[in-house]
Amino acid sequence: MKYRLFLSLILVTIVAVLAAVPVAAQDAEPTPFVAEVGPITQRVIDRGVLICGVNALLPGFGTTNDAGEFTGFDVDMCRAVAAAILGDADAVEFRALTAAERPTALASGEIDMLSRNTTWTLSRDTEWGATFAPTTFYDGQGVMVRAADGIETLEDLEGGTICTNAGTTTELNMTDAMESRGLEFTLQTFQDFDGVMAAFDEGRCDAVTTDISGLISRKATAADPGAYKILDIVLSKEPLGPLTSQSDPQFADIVRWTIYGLIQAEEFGITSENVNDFLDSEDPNIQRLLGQGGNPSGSYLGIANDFMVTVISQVGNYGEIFNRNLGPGTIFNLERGINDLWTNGGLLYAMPFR
Ligand SMILES: N[C@@H](CCC(=O)N[C@@H](CS)C(=O)NCC(=O)O)C(=O)O
Repeated sequence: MKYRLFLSLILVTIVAVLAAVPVAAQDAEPTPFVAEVGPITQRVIDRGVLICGVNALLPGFGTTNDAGEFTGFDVDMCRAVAAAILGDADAVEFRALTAAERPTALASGEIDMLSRNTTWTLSRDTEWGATFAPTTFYDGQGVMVRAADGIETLEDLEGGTICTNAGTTTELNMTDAMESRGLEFTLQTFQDFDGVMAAFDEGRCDAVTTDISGLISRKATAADPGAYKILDIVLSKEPLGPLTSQSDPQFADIVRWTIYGLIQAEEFGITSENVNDFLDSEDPNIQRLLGQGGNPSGSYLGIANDFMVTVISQVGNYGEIFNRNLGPGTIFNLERGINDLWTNGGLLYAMPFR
């Protein structure tokens, strides 16, 4: 009896030990990780098109050109993700959204991702059921007045009317800034910024407020840019970037790593012009970014291993996207400032591709 009990104990111990040995450790050749495609990625693949929510009223970030095509910095982020998943940067259907329409469009699944000058905040991250991708444009909120009015400070706006568009972070920031200074004012909101500017030009607003990038965009594209003045104040932090539904972390990973790939490509000096010259690079970090030399980069995301080759060759690296839409060759003439690579003193820092 004792002997049988002893045998059973040994058997139980052997089974327990075997069960505890990780499967990979039993394999002679560990198999590379291949991500299981998530539901949003799968619907994008089945449809053959990525549906991206964008701005149609913000030149430089999201607008339509004379041919009716969407262009801009945020628009290019959608194109990069389409290139990563579908191998074609043109396989995007754009949905023009007002600021207030964003949460519903995301939650209802009307869009696969949102890339519309959207500020990453705690309440949006949670209430919207969102997963924010890395910030693509570090911004802050500003105030624009008529140059002729002689307004220099927020104190000069006491008792006045300040206008902005509804459903934005700008409403609360403006209220905080005035209340903390003990200044009375009227905040008037409009559905979109065309409405804001129309009211401003008719003299119904003493100032308009939004992201500084938005003010620069509106000023630069106005009939008489000299009629406006952007005050020398920054009211808030406005980290802008794409986001997706938190229901599909695998799709969120694809968006996240596509953006890191754009930033990392700029850091390595890999551009749409020279990407093919890097395919036989012996630098293991470049091989990993480009999915060359047997490196499984894309498999980790369930997409083509060389997805970043496609993205860079079709859309360019982060710097190319910035310059094409906002840089010195454009009417906006934006400096990189904090939106430069960390190696140049900016905030852009891609996580390692490994
Ligand atoms: N970043 C802020 C503001 C976003 C926003 O809607 N900005 C305005 C001004 S730049 C805009 O996009 N206007 C375009 C429009 O009229 O819809 C947010 O996420 O709430």
